Amino acid sequence: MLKAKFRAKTTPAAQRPATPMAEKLTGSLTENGQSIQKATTADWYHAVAKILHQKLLQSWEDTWQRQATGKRANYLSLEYLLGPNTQTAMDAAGLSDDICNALVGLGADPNEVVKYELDPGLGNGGLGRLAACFLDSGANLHLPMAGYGLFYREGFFKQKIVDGRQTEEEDHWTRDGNPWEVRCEQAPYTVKFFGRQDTPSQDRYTWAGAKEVKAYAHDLMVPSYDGRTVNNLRLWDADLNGFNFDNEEQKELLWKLNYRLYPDDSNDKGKKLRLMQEYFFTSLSLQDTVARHLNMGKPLEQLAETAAIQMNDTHPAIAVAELMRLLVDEHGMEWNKARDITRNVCFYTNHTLMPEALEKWDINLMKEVLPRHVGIIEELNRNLLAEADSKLQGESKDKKDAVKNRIEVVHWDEGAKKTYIRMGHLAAFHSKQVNGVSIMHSLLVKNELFPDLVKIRGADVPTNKTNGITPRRWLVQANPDLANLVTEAMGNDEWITDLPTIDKGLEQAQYNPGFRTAFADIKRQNKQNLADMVKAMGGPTLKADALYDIQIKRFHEYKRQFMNILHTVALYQDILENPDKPRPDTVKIFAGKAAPSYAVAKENIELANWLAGKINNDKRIGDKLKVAFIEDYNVSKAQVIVPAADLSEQISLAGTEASGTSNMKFTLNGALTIGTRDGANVEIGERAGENNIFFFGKTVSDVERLNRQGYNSKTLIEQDLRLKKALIFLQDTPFANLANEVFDGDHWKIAADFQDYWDKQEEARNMYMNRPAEWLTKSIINTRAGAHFSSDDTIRGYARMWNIRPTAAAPIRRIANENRIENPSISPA
Ligand code: 26Q
Repeated sequence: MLKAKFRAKTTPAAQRPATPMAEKLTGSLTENGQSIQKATTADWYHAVAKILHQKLLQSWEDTWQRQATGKRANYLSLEYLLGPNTQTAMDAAGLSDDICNALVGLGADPNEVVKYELDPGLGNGGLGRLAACFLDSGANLHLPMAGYGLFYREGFFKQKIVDGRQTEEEDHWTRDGNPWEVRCEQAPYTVKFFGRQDTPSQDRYTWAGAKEVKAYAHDLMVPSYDGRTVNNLRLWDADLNGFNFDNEEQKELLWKLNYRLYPDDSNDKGKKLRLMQEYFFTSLSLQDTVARHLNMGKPLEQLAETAAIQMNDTHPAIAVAELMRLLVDEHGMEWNKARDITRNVCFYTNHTLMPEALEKWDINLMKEVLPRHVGIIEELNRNLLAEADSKLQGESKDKKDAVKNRIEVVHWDEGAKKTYIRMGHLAAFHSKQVNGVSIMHSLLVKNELFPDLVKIRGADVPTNKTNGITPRRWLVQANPDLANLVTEAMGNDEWITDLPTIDKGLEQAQYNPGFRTAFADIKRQNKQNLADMVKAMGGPTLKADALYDIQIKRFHEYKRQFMNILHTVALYQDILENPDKPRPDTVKIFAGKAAPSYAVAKENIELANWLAGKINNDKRIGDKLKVAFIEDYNVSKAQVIVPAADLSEQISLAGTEASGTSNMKFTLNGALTIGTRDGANVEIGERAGENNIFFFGKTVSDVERLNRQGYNSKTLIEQDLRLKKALIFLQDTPFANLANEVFDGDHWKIAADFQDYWDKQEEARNMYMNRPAEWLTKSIINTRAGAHFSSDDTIRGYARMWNIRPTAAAPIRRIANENRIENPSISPA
């Protein structure tokens, strides 16, 4: 059976028997200098965390030992959106019931205690959350896999809506210490910056005059659900004791290495500090990897036998040059040998096709910060061009020049009149594998982004690894009632580590009236939970029987929140014009952050809030339409929002969203998708069946055709009166410029897709209102379809590519009942 849920009501302590766990908790409390009578939620939280941390330490240590030899995958990511740890740790320790019961007995509310934990916001969005899901899956598959990242003193900003606008506040996530980490001894490595490349002899280069920084590691536990494996996430922190610098700028840069995460913001690109952060964590992670190898007593020529380095986007792509530097400069390896090894050890995942999002560095800036790496990259670039030359023998000079221009890492940009180092190219042409994150995206990586990769690197480069989500967080934790229902229907909870089994497993249940009713009730309850959260945050009163239509993600023009807003306006107008037309009561939910200097994205947030105010206060509308913008979207809020959705908005312009992962979370939790044929939506549609998803809009090839023909939105708007009316409505508001862009350019082709979007919305809404049984069936079918997007399966694919195998996990060491009270059910007395 599943672990207890936190639904307990508090019972006077006197009515509860003292349990060993209660004693432990009070012990832990007293150790921290607190008494039961005075204990606050914070105190209980720290007491719980301490017990769990201690309980998992042995498994952490055992796992470390098991993984001391053999090949290990090292996942390098500047972002990890971990979400709260408490429940993951409780499940892993097998203490969920015990702790929950003990807290109730002690007069504390387990819900509050669990909710006390701050969300470590160490990521921007999808890419960071993916890294967290991958680590969870690595542990659950008992794989030797380690995460490496950067410790940020402050998380991604907290979003506050003030006067309807996004403001950014600092996120002190380490408020009162992080009980889940161990801060390790100073690492025996240093990282260099600045200085110059010297040539003491003809074919030897050194890095002279550099400033050196030492580092600490913060190690975080990554436990499996059964607690048998506890993998490690190592976040690097600079030790600036006695560091030295030449000038104030250098001092400031070094001082800020761990200050905070950069937003995925095109205006913030090319910043020196960002490059230094990238290099700092990459260098330390590689030094750690090399040290692990040497510890095994193996020659460095065999590095590929003990290590795979996975680069999560280009953010750690300097790894290519750094590994070359370590091998050649520090360990005296011959250049070509080192190049072969690098190409056998490094792997690169691309997460975006948008040219402005692909990192590139002004060569002069990089020369200042990493002079030796520029020398290395220039040499790698010469090697690459020579390689291309030999692969293209017999081709015309023009053809060769065109290819070279496309593949070169060191690239003269005619427009900017600057030489750039293209990090995507550095990574792609020096990795054993390159992959995209959905079938569609991988095809675009292969054909559009790096069309020469096949010729230069071989026929099987690049490949696809469709993203996934961990069922532990996105079903077991986020939707415990549905998880329990699935367990009941399946007869056991083995699906938790084998999610695809629920597809077949629920095939019959889908026709079972009891199952259907329970499934529908759970959705309704989840909507109520979300309504409660919205209310508690000062939002409108939402009815649980309305259709919940939800779009939650970073605000970006390509994701087209504006199109959803236009639909909301059009619906509002339709209700005013045809008040008696039957339609389902509808709740539109928006949430997401905009990069601080992304003006258009911030205007969209302001518009969503403004529109919410207007519609929610319009007496003529009542419950027919409610709009809520949920402030400060993060992982814990997603865990409440996702299970409540009826309709999941995945409406990016085709060809722009690499994969998406919230689309998978919604599907697994029984929402129907309204979306374009973009990213992983395509694969979700294949699993669910065309009848069970509302696809609309132009396809990638339609978009390409429109671009070739010359796109004109004005004629399209003239043919779509509903769109025209919604745009005109907005032209009369402070948000006219957003509407004008659709008339004038319409870069994201809203006018091309709106009509179809409206029609599919109507189809969905009518079905929801008139054919609830059909909707329910489709909802269950979507849960079954969502089962095919477990990150466990994604990581199995990566593991094959990395050539790593599970280490035999020790038998379950948990003494399950050691603290258990007689009757673990937590019904109030
Ligand atoms: C780059 C340079 C300087 C500062 C910041 C950045 C930066 C930071 C973060 C650039 C991009 C990101 C994040 C990208 C991201 O989250 N991409 C998403 O990755 C998901 C996981 O693969 C996909 O599902 C999404 O489709 C993709 O948008």
